[in-house]
Amino acid sequence: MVNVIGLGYIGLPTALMMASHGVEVIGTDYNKELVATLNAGRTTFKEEGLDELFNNAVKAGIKFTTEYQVTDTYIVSVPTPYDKFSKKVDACYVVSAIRDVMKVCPKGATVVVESTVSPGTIDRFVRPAVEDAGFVIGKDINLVHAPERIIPGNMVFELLHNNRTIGADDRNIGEKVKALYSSFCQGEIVVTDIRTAEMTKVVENTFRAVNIAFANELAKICRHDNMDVYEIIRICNMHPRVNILQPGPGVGGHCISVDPWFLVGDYPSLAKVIDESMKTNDAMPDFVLNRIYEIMKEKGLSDIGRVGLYGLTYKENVDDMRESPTLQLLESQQRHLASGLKVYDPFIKKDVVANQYHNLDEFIDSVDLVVIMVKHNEIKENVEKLLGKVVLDCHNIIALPEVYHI
Ligand code: SAJ
Repeated sequence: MVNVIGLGYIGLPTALMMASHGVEVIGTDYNKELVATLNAGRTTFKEEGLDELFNNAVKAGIKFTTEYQVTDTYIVSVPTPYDKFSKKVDACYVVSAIRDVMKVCPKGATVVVESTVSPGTIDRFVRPAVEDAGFVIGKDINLVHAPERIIPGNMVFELLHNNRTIGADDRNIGEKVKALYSSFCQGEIVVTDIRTAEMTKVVENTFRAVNIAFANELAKICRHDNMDVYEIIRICNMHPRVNILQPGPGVGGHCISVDPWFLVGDYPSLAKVIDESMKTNDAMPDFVLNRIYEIMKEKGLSDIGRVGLYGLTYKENVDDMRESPTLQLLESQQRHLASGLKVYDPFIKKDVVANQYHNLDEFIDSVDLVVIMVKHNEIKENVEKLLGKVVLDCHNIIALPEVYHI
């Protein structure tokens, strides 16, 4: 039986996927409300195909509880935030989950850490937590790191099809864990050592962060001299070895805006390109704020209450607001002791910020300038509703005469 610890964005789909492929699974989370919701038959976030997967897993017998189980295999998928000052990974949740597992697990158990951690975290924090509990690693407890790779918005498909990495001290244990993931994963599974697995995960997200930063920097250069960054990227990408990503209002989510900082935190004098890239991406919400100011001046608009931000989530067609550029922008505005921007997101049903609307028509009617912060399908399918409005399109998706870009 597999005990999945942490039933969030990664742990829940992983647990459901294993259960619906014949693995006996019990999911554990310390959040009583979350466990109660799952036990009442409801999922805790929206994701394409998740409800169906949930129903299959429930039929297959998955259980949810707040208790840690006595078993031979544990998968730890708890959050790994970064310390805002040092930029280093904050492994407190991983360590506390490991300590709790150590209280119940029998000798011979395998503990798989799925949470993203910086290279060396397992050596520095996880091994001591296991040893402090009186276990000998490799003899009593087997340690494995199997970082996840799935993208919010396409999680179920990617869980089934992405290649995976498994890092283990002992190759045989690595192969055993590979067999477990092979119950559902149709991609190639590479078995390597733990530190390599830790590093690959962080490097993958860093690669994307650096490339997004490059696109954002181009947008700023082009804005300065009034060049069309989108046309330039489109043409450059026709070169067989060039593939530039898209500029945007910032980078959100719990991965690309977080993981690269781990390398900056651990290697401050070496990770220069990464450091600059993260600063470039983090500065984008302020850049948008400044664009709003410029456009308001140009159009003679003076009432900030007639400016609306479309989108609160960190990217399109998900209900996840973690580190979202819109929240960053609103916070920056508050830091300048200003307020009043209107906000709307079709995926956010609760009131989470001031001046929030829950109906697209009412939102558009109440503003003169609409800022497209997130390219949800909803707005792409309702472009005509923006006719007559001034639009700042941060994603180049709106084909109307009076559209501004970042
Ligand atoms: N973004 C841009 N321009 C682009 C692409 C993305 O500004 O051209 C922005 C998005 O709007 C968003 C942010 O970047 O705010 C991140 O979005 P994303 O869709 O690129 O990635 P995430 O954070 O949802 O998921 C990433 C994925 N990593 C990679 O693609 C290398 C996913 O595979 C990982 O599993 C996930 O991080 C994770 O959990 O680490």
